[in-house]
Amino acid sequence: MRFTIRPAHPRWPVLGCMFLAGLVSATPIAAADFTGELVESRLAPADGAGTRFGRSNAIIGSHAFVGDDWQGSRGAIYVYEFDGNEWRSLQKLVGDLGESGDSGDQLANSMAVDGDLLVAGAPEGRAAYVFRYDGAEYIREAVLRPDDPAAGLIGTSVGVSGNRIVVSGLQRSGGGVTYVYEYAGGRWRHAATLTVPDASSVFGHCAVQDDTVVIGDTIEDFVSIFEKSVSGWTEADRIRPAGADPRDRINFGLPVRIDGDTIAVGAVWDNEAGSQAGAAYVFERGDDGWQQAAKFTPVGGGAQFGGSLALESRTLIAGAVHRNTVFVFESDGRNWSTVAEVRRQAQDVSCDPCRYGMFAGLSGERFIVGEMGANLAWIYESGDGGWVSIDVQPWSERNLVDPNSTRLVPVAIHGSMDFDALQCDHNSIRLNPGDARSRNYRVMDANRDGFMDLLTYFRSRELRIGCGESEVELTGATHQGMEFHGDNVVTNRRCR
Ligand SMILES: [Ca+2]
Ligand SMILES: [Ca+2]
Repeated sequence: MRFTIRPAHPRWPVLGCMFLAGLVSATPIAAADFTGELVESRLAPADGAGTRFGRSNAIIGSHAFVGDDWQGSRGAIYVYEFDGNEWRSLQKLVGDLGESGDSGDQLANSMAVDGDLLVAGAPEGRAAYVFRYDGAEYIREAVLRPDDPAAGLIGTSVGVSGNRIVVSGLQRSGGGVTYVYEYAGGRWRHAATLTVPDASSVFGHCAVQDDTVVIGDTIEDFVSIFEKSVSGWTEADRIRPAGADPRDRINFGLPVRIDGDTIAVGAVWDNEAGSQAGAAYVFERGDDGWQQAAKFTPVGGGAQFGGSLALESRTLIAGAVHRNTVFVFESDGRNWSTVAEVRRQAQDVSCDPCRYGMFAGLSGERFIVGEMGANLAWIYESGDGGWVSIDVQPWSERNLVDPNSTRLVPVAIHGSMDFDALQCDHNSIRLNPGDARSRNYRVMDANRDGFMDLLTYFRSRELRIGCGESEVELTGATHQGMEFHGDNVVTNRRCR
């Protein structure tokens, strides 16, 4: 089911935002617009087998991935595909059992996507799995397993960019490492092992883009930036949080994300806005190297904001898992600002803790949010493109509806210069609240503006409207798969 939500207005400002003068801007890319209405889709495990469904997730184009790393101890990835109308289950990928046969690899503890590649960490298997989309489904291409006797857990963090994969290696003793793999000649090869002399055992929360690898160290609270040059991989820069008390350990570096000339870093124990309120830091690459461009921090302690981040084209998604909320931030190329606050929606599912927003992914006009405590994941996309004008009872201003009546309620979907109402797929049209299905339709120019309208009819008993004025929302799709929605206000005539 897909329906539209109106994100709450952001209630807190950007703190510690620094103006970036002389920033070298990358090629302008149209940022996703999440400022208005969002269309929400719910994902659940198709086979009902979820144990920690939502532990990891990712989205790219019309494919979405949700990990369940505890399922049968082997772990699983559920793959979904958007068919133009809704998200359908495409495939389920499963991890291996270990050599002993009684415990599995815990596939999908972490996840990353790029192009046709899906990479997922399997810490108990001390490995990262690589899957490649062949045009029909995702095929397991490799299991990357570093030959490192000092390694403890491997793959709690993974990244992928083009033909390069990074995999964290958290050491049992000594400093953590990040393994770099490269694809050439039809196979994946170990290309480098990245570390620094002062790395702690958890140095290794990683992300990659092209020839840049970023690695967070949440004990020492820094992020290393490695660049590949002709002489090999070297630590080219290092970033630390400005605006945090250096005496605090704030868990800076989990997670880390890079996109273009932007790096985002989470710090769930940041104390600036209250004890363990958390923060998301944004760094931009300018003439003088990487500089902190913004710090987002919610009002109120205990939110543990910033534990999940997704970054693409100057749009940042960040979760506050103890608030069951995710926030959307955007940059116009100079300044970052908060554009949306999305809260957990599933009123029909009880969970405590729900862990909504613990993980997030972003691709173009869509983002995905996991809700591990409820075995759910959610996909949001901008709904503004499909906004249409509708009118309940088009010949009446009053829109009185009797929920006990057997009569049908007419709703006009207005055609316009931008919207051909005749292209509506009648079977897809729903009216909320109540998810009422359109029972009948006819074509006419209901508002006499010269554009033909679709007049649809709903059973008033299927609408769940309370007393007073209620907003009803119509959703649907065209035969071409474009979604649209519109709203109008009705009054319950029984309550007058
Ligand atoms: Ca009306
Ligand atoms: Ca009309």
